[in-house]
Amino acid sequence: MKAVSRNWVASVHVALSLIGLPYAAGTSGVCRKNAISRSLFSSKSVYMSPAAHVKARCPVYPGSDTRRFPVPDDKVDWDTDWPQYSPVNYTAPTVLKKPVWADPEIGPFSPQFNSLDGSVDRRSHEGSYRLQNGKPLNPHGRTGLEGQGLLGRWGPNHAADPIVTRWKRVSTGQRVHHTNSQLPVLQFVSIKRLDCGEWAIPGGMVDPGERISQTLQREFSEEALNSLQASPSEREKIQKRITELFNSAGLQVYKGYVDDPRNTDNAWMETVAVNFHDESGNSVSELPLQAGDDAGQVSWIDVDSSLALYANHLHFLETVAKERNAHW
Ligand code: RP5
Repeated sequence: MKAVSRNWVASVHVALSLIGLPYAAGTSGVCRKNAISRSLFSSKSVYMSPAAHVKARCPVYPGSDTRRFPVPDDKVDWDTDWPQYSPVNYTAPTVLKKPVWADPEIGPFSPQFNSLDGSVDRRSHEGSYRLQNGKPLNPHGRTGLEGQGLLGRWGPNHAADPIVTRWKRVSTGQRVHHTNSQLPVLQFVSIKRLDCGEWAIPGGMVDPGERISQTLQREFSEEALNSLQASPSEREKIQKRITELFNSAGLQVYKGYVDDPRNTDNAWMETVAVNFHDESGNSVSELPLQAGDDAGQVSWIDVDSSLALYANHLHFLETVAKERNAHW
């Protein structure tokens, strides 16, 4: 298993450098703007600047031809008067079909915002949010589009992001240090999202009533190890390793708003990102990665500031690298 795993890792690196993913050419793009501005919740948790609301204003709404009303930086804040603001109304056909995971139209339906509404948590990690005409207002400001978009919930849509890391090692086991920073290189498990083709942390939505710790482990198992497809004996082996790792003390690196391209004026993503680190390299590092339903590919990727990742996931990784004194 060990030899197979190491060879497999080596071939992934060759393949990645050949296809050039997910590294950005010379810049990490908008995510670089998501500077860590202040501590929140604990010394291990950080909050991005409220101005970091860039992907949530992407010109064309994901999965559609709908164009957002353009919102310049100085008009993001709801408190800035802007009578000309005329956001496009869009709720995706998948959401309009009323699947179990989605809220219906506001009107006859009036959920308990800013509270635990039955098993649906409508509280924001960032405190109380405002309502306008019975609809919640995005706490990070205007996005140029109102409605639910692709998101199931009006208001916060809660996710959890498991950041599984290990040290990059040569075949003899020594850690690899980066030639520029001289610091050891971390690797994290990344998936290539099927919806947009971007590389991302294998996170997912918190089911109603589910604990964040359960979501973290479930999403990682489903998306990066494809445990849903495994035979019962394989699944048992995978679950044992995963449970050990996820029962270890995780490092919470972020809790709050996600600069997700699916966000709207009335619906937005929030997450809790937790780092689980395989220090010795003999826990999940040895499990064969296999992409699950929502992932086109899955891979161990070197942690580096030049990565181009979905939403503001790069920002979470920066915190992990700095906390673990790794190359960035
Ligand atoms: C992001 O969307 C979160 O950070 C998380 O990674 C992901 C959850 O949405 P799905 O992957 O379930 O679509 O905002």
